[in-house]
Amino acid sequence: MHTNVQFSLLAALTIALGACSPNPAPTTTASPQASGASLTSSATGIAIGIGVAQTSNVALLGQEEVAGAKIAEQYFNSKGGINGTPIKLVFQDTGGDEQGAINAFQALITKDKVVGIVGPTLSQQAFSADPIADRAKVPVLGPSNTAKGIPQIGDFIARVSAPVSVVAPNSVKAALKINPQIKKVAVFYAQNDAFNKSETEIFQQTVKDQNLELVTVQKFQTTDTDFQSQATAAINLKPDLVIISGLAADGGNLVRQLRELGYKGLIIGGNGLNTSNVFPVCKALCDGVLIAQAYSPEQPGDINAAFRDAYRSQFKKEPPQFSAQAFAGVQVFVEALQAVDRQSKVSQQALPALRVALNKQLLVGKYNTPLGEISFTPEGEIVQKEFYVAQIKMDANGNSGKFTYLK
Ligand code: 1QQ
Repeated sequence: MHTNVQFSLLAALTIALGACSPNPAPTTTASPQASGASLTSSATGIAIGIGVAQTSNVALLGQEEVAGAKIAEQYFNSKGGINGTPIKLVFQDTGGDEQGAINAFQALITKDKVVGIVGPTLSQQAFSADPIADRAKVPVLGPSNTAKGIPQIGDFIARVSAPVSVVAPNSVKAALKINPQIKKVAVFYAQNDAFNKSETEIFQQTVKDQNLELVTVQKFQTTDTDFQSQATAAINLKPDLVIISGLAADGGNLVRQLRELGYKGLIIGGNGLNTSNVFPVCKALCDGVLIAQAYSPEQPGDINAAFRDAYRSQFKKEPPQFSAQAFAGVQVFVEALQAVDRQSKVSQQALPALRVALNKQLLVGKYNTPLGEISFTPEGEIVQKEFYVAQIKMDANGNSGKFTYLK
């Protein structure tokens, strides 16, 4: 509260000072005033867009991103924002599909005039919406887009979410550590989703690399609720490991139905099940599901300590990966904006030029985030060092649970 007030005042002061400064910026044809381009900061701050799923079944994942982004906004504004000017997050709900993401991105780019966008939630949405931002030369940071090919969408597209090729194999290795007897593996995936198709490829390759036997590959849709036929077909082949690539609602239902049909072996869930929002779906039967992680609440850095404290005091539980990744996305924009601002005041720059400068800067920085130290390849792929595997531990009542991190 206190800091917000402080920063509104600061921003107003900055602008007022700018307006009656005895040494105003020289007016050239490139100045925003002369060209009629929008100024990038207002009394409320420098606008950063958050285009994630706040409604639909994908909100089970996206709402954790909203939480992480908001914590970042407060945190960085309490530290002075962009060298004294606060940031202001602008939210546009993408819903769960491609068209929703396209609409949200267009609104952020043309109406809200953001400097950059953290979003969308799904890779499936990114393949449709990111090209729009790329053509408009607006930098995008994917907070949770892990499919193969995301940074390659364009020069303005990068991600803070490590790809499935790096993350997913860790859970298979963890399963083998828990049960070295595993031989037969059944794989399930949602065939109507780009991320799930990408993730299952990696899972299936890992199964082969580990000399395990892939006994069946079962397909479903992210909108499905009944998995009896696929689950029965798989169980009949007596797998001792099941690997699921789906989203939270369908994935949680599949876990539940596999257990109800008597499957007793280990289950690995992919990134789409990586939220405590699966707990109400599979309840006590979620217990034991293994999920690879690109974040740990125990990450030892100072910024993670601050993020974790803020999250825990608000939500009374440990922060999840999607919140940490959204925080990291906002952080990258903030720190890159700070660097740009030191060269040439952000508040005085025309928006198109600022977006280009921001994109260039963010790709060369190093960031100490709650995910650990991250940077980017020139193409916009995240370079990250620390990965983990967690296992769901449900309380006896089946209504609450947590992710316990494996050593
Ligand atoms: C992707 C994902 C999602 C499951 C995260 C929300 O990893 O779509 O790429």
